[in-house]
Amino acid sequence: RADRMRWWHEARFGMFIHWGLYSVLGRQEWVLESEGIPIPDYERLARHFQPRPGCAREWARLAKRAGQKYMVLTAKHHEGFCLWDSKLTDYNAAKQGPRRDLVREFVEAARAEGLRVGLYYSLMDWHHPDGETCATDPAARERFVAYTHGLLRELLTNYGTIDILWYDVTLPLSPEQWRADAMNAMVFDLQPQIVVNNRNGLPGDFSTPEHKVAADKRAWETCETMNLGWGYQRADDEWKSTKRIVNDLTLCVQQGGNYLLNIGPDAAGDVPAESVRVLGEVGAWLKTNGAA
Ligand code: FUL
Repeated sequence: RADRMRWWHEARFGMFIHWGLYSVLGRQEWVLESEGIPIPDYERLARHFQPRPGCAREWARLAKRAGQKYMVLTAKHHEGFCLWDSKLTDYNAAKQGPRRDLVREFVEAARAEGLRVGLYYSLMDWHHPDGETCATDPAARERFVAYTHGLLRELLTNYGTIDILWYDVTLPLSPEQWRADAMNAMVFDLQPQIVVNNRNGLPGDFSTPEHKVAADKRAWETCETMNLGWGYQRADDEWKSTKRIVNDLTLCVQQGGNYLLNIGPDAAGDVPAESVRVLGEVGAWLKTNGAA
């Protein structure tokens, strides 16, 4: 187990990428829920989700330049849209919108730059018809839990070695109802070397303080945004300075943690200019200080 975590501890600095249909609107990744957008209207966003070919390569080069050692992509966020070619739902990027397997592109891009590959997966799902009713309807729960395990199986079967699984949000079910033990058992069966976080209701390999540097007795990773939102947010100008980010990264490293810093590319896959600038400066700082 300690061995499995070694690269992760040494890596220290990673890139988080929040990207999905919400990136089309540019009003944050919770927009479906927070603005109460009807599902059929939200589904139509897929037509406008048309990333430039090669954008994942640019993110990977950016991460490399910034001194980051791994990348974690939102394969499925709360909106339920799958960025990969799933057999279990047509609500995916290979069947709608770009008609490309964006998880494959991401995985290949990260590997091309020698970076470790992480996938974020939200258990909570606002789109799936059973995603909410599963809380009260046992038949819906049975279907939805099978669907969830099935999607994870696809992600961990079809894309070679996946280094990190980054679960998120267990609502509306308990760990027992998710069959979280069996879930992790399957995950480790498919990917014996993988590192998993603690957001499927089980302790996993590391804890995930959000928006704060909070040292833990166990392995931990702070995740942080460069402006306010995780998903692309057009009007969000609250950018953190390079100094602030270098400072947080340093604090994490000093206290034995990792730092997962987010970008929110737009629907074309373009990374906000300010993120590109600051990440470049962070990378330059790390070089100057002999840390990269
Ligand atoms: C939270 C989510 O609700 C946010 O949208 C974001 O993905 C953050 C990293 O985790 O739980």
